Amino acid sequence: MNQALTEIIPVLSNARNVLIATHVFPDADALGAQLALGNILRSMGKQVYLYSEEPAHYILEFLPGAGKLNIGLPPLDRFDCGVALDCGDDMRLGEKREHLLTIHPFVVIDHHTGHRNFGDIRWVDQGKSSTGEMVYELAQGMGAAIDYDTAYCLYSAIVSDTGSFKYASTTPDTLRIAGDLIAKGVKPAEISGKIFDNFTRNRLLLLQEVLATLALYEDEQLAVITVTRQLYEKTGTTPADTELFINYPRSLETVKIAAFVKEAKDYVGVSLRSKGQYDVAQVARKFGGGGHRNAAGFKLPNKSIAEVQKELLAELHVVLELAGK
Ligand SMILES: [Mn+2]
Repeated sequence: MNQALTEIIPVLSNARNVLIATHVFPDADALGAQLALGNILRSMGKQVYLYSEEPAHYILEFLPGAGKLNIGLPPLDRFDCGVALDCGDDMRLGEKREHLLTIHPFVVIDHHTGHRNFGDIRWVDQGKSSTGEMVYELAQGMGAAIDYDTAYCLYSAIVSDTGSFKYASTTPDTLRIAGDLIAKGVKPAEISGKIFDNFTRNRLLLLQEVLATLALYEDEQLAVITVTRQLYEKTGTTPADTELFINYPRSLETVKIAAFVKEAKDYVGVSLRSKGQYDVAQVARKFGGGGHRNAAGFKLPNKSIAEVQKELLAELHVVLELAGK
């Protein structure tokens, strides 16, 4: 068994009152892993507090237990262990990160490339498809049973973070674990429907508007889509409705790197996706962000969309030149 995992198992086994956090604006991997670990620790007789800054977004409400997140922080002295799941760095814990990190021991479980160490005990493995996969292995290591709801959350985490087992991060272990979760009664078609075929009418209208912004560069190897605050207003949507939109420019046969430029109130955010050896995590880090080789992002405050696009195109040009020749 992995060395870090052997350190974490006794810590969690001995803890009695555990706070579990994940990153702000959680995706299905983050929230699925959080809910699953909560169930697993409760089944071992522990008190669990599932910390979140805000309620789960409606797109993730289908996850069993998503409606029962604990919003905000209680007095922290009651916790004898904290856990951060799927957080590439402590900033991702959100506004209360400094408070959260006063809990000791603080356990970190993550799979992001470019992970920046924080907490007391870390299990960081960039070879894992998802934090859901890691929580499954943790449950196995602790000898904890995985019930149907937990299997449902873990399968959702894994299928989401692997883009339906399509990304390079999908390993034989990923598929073996997914198979075991299906054997526990999880229905792949049901979960795929919830994660990938979950559009509201307004969200589809937003997609239509965003796809109309598609711009291609570098012999159609680079695709950029853009969303403005005005488009959210026009379609009655929010930033959370853009989840997975970046897969559309990425799906173009010639595209090596796809970028999604998102205007927010105080900053411009950029999500990057790439195929194969094209490393977008290094680009994101240059702009103060992070992520995996094939999926990364960053935010720039006080810049216009045009300025961000110009700087981004220059950096991505370099990546395409270096990797492609
Ligand atoms: Mn993840």
